[in-house]
Amino acid sequence: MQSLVMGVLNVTPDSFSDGGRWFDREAAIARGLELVAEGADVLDVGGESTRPGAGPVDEAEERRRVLAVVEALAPHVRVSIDTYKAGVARAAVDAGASIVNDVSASLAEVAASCGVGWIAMHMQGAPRTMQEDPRYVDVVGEVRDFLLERARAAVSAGVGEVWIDPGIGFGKTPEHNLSLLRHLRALVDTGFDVVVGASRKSFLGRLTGAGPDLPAPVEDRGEASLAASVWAMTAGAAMVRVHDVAATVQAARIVGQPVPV
Ligand code: PMM
Repeated sequence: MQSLVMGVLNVTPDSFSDGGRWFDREAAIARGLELVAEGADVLDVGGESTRPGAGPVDEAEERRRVLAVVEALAPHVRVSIDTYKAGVARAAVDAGASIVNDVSASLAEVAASCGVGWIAMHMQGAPRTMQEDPRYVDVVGEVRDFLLERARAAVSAGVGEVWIDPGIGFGKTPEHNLSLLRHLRALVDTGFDVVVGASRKSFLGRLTGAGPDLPAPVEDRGEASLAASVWAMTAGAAMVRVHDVAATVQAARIVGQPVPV
């Protein structure tokens, strides 16, 4: 089965990967349409950066950033709303979003009452401090158990479409991220559809940089991001969340080819 490609559309001034580029509403809508033309299956619209160290955004401001963008894009493509605020999620669904992409894994009731899909992502700690000293005894087991518990609770609460996401970079060292990718099957084997978002993240910069203190800059992480997506798709990810949609769609086609027997 071919994995789906979710294109990232951050309507923020400060996201680590594309901060400020699509902050203007018209620029964001134009960028979204570009990603649709490149073959995105879903567009993930977000109005608050969750990069390490980021502070929270006021709910009214978050609504102001995302709602018009969701409304403009929803007739063209499936839209997810990247938020952990119930009010923003509900308003975005009213504007046309059909998935709540929830980095806090706490909005299952909202998704159930709105009758939309829900992505439960794992995060240790909160964005402001999560990268200070992340610790696990067994990162794969702990992430899997957490997501399975949340996913089952969501099904009981009436969510018809549940996705799980290991939350690459959210309270995780590079080694934790690599373990989760290496053992992604542990998540796939739960039977829930798995989403992976590794695109442009800092561990890829560290792995491909010129030295321990010289990580590759965000704009030079395209190849590493594609490699991580191919890795995740090969391991059974049902959807990858990426900035570089066109290349990833091609990769998804290759990985998803039926093999003649
Ligand atoms: N990563 C970011 C934001 N939202 N949502 C999901 N489900 N999974 C992720 O890995 C994820 C996310 C941060 O990346 P960005 O700043 O490039 O949007």
